[in-house]
Amino acid sequence: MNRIPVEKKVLSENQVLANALRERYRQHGVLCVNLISSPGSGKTALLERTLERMPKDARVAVLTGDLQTENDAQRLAKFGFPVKQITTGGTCHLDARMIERHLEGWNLDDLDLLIVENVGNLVCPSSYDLGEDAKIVLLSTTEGEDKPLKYPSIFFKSELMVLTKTDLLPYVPFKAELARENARRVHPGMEIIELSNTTGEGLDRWMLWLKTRRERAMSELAAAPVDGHSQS
Ligand SMILES: Nc1nc2c(ncn2[C@@H]2O[C@H](COP(=O)(O)OP(=O)(O)OP(=O)(O)O)[C@@H](O)[C@H]2O)c(=O)[nH]1
Ligand SMILES: [Mg+2]
Repeated sequence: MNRIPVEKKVLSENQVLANALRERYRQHGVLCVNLISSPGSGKTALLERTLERMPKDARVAVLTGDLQTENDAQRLAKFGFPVKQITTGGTCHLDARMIERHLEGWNLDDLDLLIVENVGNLVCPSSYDLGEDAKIVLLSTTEGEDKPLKYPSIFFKSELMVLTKTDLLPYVPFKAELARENARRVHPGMEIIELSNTTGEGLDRWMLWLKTRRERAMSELAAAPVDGHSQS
């Protein structure tokens, strides 16, 4: 029996939209990062700590995805930056169409940084390009050091691994060294930041990473400008 390549068609449709989003981000000078992890690794907690550290006039916005509930958007709205919830209604990942729809009403010229929190899942989100500049995978100290080996795709595709919940290291049988080793077996040279959303330890490095990553994107853009790009 012949296989019908349905998956390929769906993915390539997503790819067209993702490429268009990437082009829009470039034109408006926006850095977009896509946070991916298992449910509960601390994506929203990291965003809470990030937004509270941002200057009040920071040009940052968040799209946060979940199967159900507006909980994460409600947690993030209090920091005063634009935040929208994307409720997928059962779909285990965000796709480029969802991002495009939820950007409606936002002027990208007002933004420097768009952070997308994907649906909690280490598998499905790895296959969907959202037009982001970088995927970032979170791994928490309660999940086990073997996750990079079990779910290699997302660790391979992510530019950065954020190891969260380091405050729990004294209480859980998690070997951070082994987790780092496993991540770099899948993705040699992968950047890794370790932090605790609870104590705040390591957050300065994360904030610096975001700043440096945007500066890098803007200098790459300056070297290969696109029509209509405003360097704001
Ligand atoms: N001890 C400790 N707890 C944390 C840390 N980060 C997050 N948590 C807790 O872990 C739980 C889940 O955190 P969330 O930020 O909701 O996780 P999430 O990845 O956004 O979860 P989903 O959106 O459901 O996928 C919450 O109870 C947080 O308070 C951390 O660094 N240390
Ligand atoms: Mg969340």
